[in-house]
Amino acid sequence: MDRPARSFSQPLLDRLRRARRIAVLTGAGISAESGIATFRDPGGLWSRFRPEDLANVDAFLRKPDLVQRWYAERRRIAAEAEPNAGHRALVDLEAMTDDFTLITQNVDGLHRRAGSRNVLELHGNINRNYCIACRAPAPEGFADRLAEGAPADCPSCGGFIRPDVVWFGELLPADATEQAFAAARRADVVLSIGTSGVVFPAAQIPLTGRDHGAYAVEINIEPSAIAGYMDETLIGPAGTVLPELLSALREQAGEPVGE
Ligand code: BV8
Ligand code: ZN
Repeated sequence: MDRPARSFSQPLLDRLRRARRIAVLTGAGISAESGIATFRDPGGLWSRFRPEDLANVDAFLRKPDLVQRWYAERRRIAAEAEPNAGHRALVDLEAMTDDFTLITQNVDGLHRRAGSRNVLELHGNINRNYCIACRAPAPEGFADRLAEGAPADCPSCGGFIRPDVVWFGELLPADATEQAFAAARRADVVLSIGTSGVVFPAAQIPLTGRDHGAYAVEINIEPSAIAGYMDETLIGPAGTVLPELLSALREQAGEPVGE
């Protein structure tokens, strides 16, 4: 017997249906159902490592091979993963509005692989690497050679090659960050999906939307650190809640559901 789809509040359905500008922040939780471990859930990426051990420049300069091997492993996992129903529901939501901004802290590239178009990668992308000395992009095939244990140095200057991600203590890409906060400020609805809300300045984005009048909704399997600032918190896995929300929206708009 199918479980009855969850019911959504009328204010949420009304605000979403009327929304012309939507800003969405996603975190590691939306990729969890694609088999990619989150950072802070039990068994998550950090539970085996601590951020200070790996995701910062000093750790990289001290142990470049360890850090690069960790990213090579994560790159392999991301490449084998498939976007899930949550990623795909956001592609459908983007098609329903004329001003949709998908802001992600994730570096796995799954939103773009799902078909999302206006994606801002605040913390970079593990499929891009560059030399810390001359900043040249890593040559094609670098990741494969690294995975085989070849040296992770730059062919043009011998410098260390690092993943193009934002580590703790590093500034986020200015352009993407500006666009993200501008999208939040003008949003009618802001969704915060699968993030613990502990890493700044990304976690500030849903709060900025709320402060500028957006209807703020969190989707998570448990309340995050910013749940208290949201208008609503929908508890459940993003891969289930998002498709159900899209179906409820279509029903509300009188469109045939499950097309
Ligand atoms: C900066 C790199 C200027 C790429 C990452 C003291 C107080 C406040 C802030 C600070 C402070 N000291 C320093 C700071 C700033 C610091 C920060 O915020 N630290 C925190 C930890 C306190 N921020 C920075 O350093 C940023 N830069 O601010 O520059 C500056 C410079 C110096 C000093 C001050 C300021 C740079 C931050 C970026 C760090 N890079 N990753 C990579 O390797 O991936 S962080 C890492 O955390 C990832 O990017 C990740 O996306 C991000 C956030 O984590 P989440 O995505 O939220 O994942 P998490 O596991 O935590 O949560 C998963 C959630 O999903 C949970 O809520 C879970 O319930 C939920 N979930 C699970 N399954 C599902 C689900 N939800 C729905 N469905 C499911 N199925
Ligand atoms: Zn170089």
